[in-house]
Amino acid sequence: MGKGNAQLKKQTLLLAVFAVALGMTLALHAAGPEITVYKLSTCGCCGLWVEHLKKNDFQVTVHEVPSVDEYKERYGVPKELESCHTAVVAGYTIEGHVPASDILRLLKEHPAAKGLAVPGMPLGSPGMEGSRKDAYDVILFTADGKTSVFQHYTGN
Ligand SMILES: [Cu+2]
Repeated sequence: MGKGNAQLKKQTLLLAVFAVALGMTLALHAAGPEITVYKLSTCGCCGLWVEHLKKNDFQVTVHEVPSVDEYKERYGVPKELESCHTAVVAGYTIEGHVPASDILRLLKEHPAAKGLAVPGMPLGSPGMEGSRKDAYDVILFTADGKTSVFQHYTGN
């Protein structure tokens, strides 16, 4: 084996090590769940909620749609739980300003349910931040319309 060949082998090995390290770095950054969001292009608080998800390492695909109503219907959001945007993650429906931590808990506990909702747009929820915080509940709902409180947040 010539000297040049050994040098080439060394370089190839180094490249392989770098490739693995790079792959691991990318994998770490792409570790969050994939979520698809349906929102109006004009919805500012929806955009802020998307930013909240990204900050929590979610991989977000945003669809700006002319009307969110058909998506609420398609993904089974009960009328009384409706909010601004509708999202889908791992087969679950996420309606409104649901905190990322509750979505992660939902995915971990994997309850038999349709999804989570924060009805309306309570002040102080992710994407609705300001000085005032209203108390609100994150509601777990089933496909046949049963609801329960998944998480309660206190106001100020
Ligand atoms: Cu909103």
